Amino acid sequence: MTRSVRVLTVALLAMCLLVTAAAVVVADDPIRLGVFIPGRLGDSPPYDDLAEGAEQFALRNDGLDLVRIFEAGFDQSQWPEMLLQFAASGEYDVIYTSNEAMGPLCVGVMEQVPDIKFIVNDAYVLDYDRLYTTFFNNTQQAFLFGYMMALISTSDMENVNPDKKVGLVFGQHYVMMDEMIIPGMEQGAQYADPEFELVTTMLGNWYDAAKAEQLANTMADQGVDVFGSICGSGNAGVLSSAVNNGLYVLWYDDDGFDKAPGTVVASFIKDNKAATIRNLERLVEGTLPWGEAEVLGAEQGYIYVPLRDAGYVSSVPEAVRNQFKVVYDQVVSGELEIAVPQEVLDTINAASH
Ligand code: RBF
Repeated sequence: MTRSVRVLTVALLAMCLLVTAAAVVVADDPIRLGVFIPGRLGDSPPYDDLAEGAEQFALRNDGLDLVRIFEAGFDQSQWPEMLLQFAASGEYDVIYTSNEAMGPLCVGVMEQVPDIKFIVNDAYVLDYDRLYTTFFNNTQQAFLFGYMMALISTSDMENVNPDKKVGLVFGQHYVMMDEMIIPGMEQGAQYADPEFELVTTMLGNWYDAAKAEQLANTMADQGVDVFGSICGSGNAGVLSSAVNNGLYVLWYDDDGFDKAPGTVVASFIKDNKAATIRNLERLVEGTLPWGEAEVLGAEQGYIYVPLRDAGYVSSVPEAVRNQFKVVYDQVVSGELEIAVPQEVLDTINAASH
């Protein structure tokens, strides 16, 4: 090889390298997302919304590659190991999951798997630069829910009784349930009439619909005529009980009218899907404020009640709807302030430190 040929070859090689390097810099690889569902899809509004939000966003955005949606199932003792394996697989840059108990698990995994990042809905954790959490004002959502329960229970709707009792079947105890949802519902019902009692029963899992139906039947025998149900796949049992007894269910978290028209008479939406899409937008733009946590509520539009839904308008008497709307507007505008208690945020955050 003559000297000039050698120089030319080296120059060509260098150019090739430069072009390749430039291509790598210009064409960013999409962010690889894994969704970890701590439970099952299908009957759990917060999880279904998370999965749908991620799917929708990935479909129309090249910056995100939704690699997998993994259902971890109901055995919570398996979740830490499953999450660790999921994260250590090397298939994901970011893992999106949901619920308060996942905060501490994600922190544990971050310590063992370098570079992996987490976004968690329904959790509140500060100060980890690979973790971002979105929390919802469940006190506000539950307050509106309880207020409507009491209004319906004292209305002239068919089959309601004079007992000032409304009921909630819930899956298990956790901070958000014990410190926000139950007290918020109670406060809301008593805002309508201080004599109201919220009867609560724990299902003990998030799937046993047959047991949930029995629990709801027992509550109906005790005089409960309006139900809330926050127990995942167990919700179907509460619905059957209400249908069979001619009673009413209010739906928590998403739009439940079509599940049992005339039985589900109002829905109290927590827009997990919109929050998920917004977080993914910021992830892809590079503007997600890692290490921080946000609290979203009715003032920002993430908690709302569809007042124009035909299922609501055709089932709930106008006088009740008018009365509800006065308080609803006050909550949305912030005139009636139902804040998340700071101690609750501190407790949930502390569990991850
Ligand atoms: N909600 C569901 O709808 N389905 C579930 O399977 C479910 N599992 C949960 C497990 C744990 C450990 C915790 C803390 C919460 C769970 N939730 C579940 C509740 C969910 O996070 C949320 O609080 C409620 O759905 C009310 O929005």
